[in-house]
Amino acid sequence: MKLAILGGLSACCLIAGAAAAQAPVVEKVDPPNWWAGHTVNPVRLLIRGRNLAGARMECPRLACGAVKVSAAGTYAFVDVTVPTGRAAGSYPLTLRTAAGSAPVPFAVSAPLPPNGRFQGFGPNDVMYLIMPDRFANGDTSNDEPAVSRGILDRSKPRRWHGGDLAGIRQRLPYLKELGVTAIWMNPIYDNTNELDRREIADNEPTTAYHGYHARDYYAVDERFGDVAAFRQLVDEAHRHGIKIIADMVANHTGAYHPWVTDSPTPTWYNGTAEQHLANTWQTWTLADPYGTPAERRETLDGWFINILPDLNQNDPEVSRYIIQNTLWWIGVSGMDGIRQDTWPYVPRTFWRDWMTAIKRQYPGVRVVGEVLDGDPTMVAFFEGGRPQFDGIDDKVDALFDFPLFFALRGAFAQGQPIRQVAHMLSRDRLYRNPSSLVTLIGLHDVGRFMGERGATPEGLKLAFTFLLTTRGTPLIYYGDEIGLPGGGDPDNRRDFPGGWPADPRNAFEPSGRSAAEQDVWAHVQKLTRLRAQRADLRGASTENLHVGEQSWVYRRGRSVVALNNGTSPAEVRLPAMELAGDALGLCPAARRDSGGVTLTIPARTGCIF
Ligand SMILES: [Ca+2]
Ligand SMILES: [Ca+2]
Ligand SMILES: [Ca+2]
Repeated sequence: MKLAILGGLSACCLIAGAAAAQAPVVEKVDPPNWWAGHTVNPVRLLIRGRNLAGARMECPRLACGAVKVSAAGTYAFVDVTVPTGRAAGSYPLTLRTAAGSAPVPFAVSAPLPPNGRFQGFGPNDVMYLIMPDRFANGDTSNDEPAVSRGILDRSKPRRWHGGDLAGIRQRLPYLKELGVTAIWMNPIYDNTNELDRREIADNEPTTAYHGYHARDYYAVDERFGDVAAFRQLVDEAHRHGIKIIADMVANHTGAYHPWVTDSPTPTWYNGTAEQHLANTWQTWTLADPYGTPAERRETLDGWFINILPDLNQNDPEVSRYIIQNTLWWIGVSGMDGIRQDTWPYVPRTFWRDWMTAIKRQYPGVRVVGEVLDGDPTMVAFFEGGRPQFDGIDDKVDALFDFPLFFALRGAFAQGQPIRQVAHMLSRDRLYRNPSSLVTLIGLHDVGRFMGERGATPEGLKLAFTFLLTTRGTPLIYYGDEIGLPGGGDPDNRRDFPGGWPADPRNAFEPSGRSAAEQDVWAHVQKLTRLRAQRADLRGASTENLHVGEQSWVYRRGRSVVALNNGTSPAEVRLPAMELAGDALGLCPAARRDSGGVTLTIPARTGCIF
């Protein structure tokens, strides 16, 4: 939301002299609206403008507190109380100084009916990650918006490509057909509008097509759509039985955020563009019982990649701004969950407060945090639901299972022993609730599964068989369901074939897929359907029946999963048990004799009995 409102009489005519006070100008109001009966009341507005020194507010039919103005007179904080039962509608406020006045647009909104909204996510879901710029271009009219021209180029992997919210909405039937029940999208905040000359890659300035360089936390990037389009996507996804999980970034803003050159408070960021620490990613220090605040400072306060301005959540105004902003996105859209970026680099006291505020207003909404670490002791350290040695409980609902991710890539892509996957799963003893983890074989920050040395479609299918039959909430990275190739960032973010009107083929349709792509796609669909049918496959109960170097048989309730990651058929001998046929149709029936059961698992194949 951007406003350019010149308020009051021109100051020149009121006061003579060179030092004449100028009339106040209001440019932006965060948040632009709030709700009656909300758990956050009063709501604190952050008003951006000019000549705000000495401001007081007039708030008809609402109540406003004292105004706090930044030293430069460019920001004003004010608490607005929305009395219980205030009807939805426009409630214009007035900011007044000795030199004049300016209107402050503000609205009270009707809360969205909670039924079918704010649903959370969990092991019953199949999550699907979409990079909005790279999935489908459903609206070519927003490809080159007026505020931001000349930075779209599909031939360049670090430029904008034109995908948007309309494209995702149009592909909901595709996702439903695949068996997806929850979409996580990379951030849709309004991002940097120009070529980023502070972040150079391959000798070229980059763009913020990925969404992680916010310049306005209260707007959707004009290339993706607007807040109404987001709400429309959430509503239509819900009609398809699909939940929406939005990506949020509380650790840092983009380098071009207006706060960087003029901050609302002197301690808004940790450091300044000229003088700041660099994040050295010494995440272990955060979990070090012998550490000191000084030891952790670089990791908590350092600027990400030494470029992204680090927000200071210990400044109560910053903390309050982020909390309100999160509640605002949930409230205006009816979305179901949040993926929070770079979890470790923010003080855990803030996460505790942030999580508490979310649950107070929206108890059903769930959050998954990003702790990109292969060490399960580090992921377990940040797990919510229990205080750590410092007495702090992050309270986060879920984390990504990166330790398992690395083991899966090693085994199923590179061909290392499958035993290491079982070995990693044994570390579940470290977690309070291993089933809360979000499991994955790929996402936007790592090279594609098929980009690994040694990766094959058979290995990919086997990895999916494991992913959809193990504990946790499985995540599919867009395009992995057709074995999309790609190396590291940005090659792992190729456009989905068929997402653009002029694409030579459309892989959203079976006719647009190669035989190999269709084979993987049909396999994934079969697995999502089996998982939907069999609660056991989504449950917490797992029992190893056999763990070999390259073969693994585990029981999940009444289902038995048999995996062979070797390059020749495996024969596995099990104690006598009842085993129905393989639901995937890939393994011969178990052979029974007086002493037990023998399974024959073809090379690089997984079966579900
Ligand atoms: Ca577009
Ligand atoms: Ca933008
Ligand atoms: Ca930080």
